[in-house]
Amino acid sequence: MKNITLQVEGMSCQHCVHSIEGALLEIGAKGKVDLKNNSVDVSFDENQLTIEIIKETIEDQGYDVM
Ligand SMILES: [Cu+2]
Repeated sequence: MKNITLQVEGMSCQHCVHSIEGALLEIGAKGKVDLKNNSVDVSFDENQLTIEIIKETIEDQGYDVM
């Protein structure tokens, strides 16, 4: 498993948390949103996913990954 932390803009409430963590779960990654730091910790299997796919998944939910 690989662990990364992404800076994400536009997250403000529990709806955002659920959107992002839910979308990551759907692709088989485990996400943890930190609203205070505007960051998302993500654990994923490098054999299954890439950082690019993780970023696209978050952006598809309407947020900007820095
Ligand atoms: Cu929100």
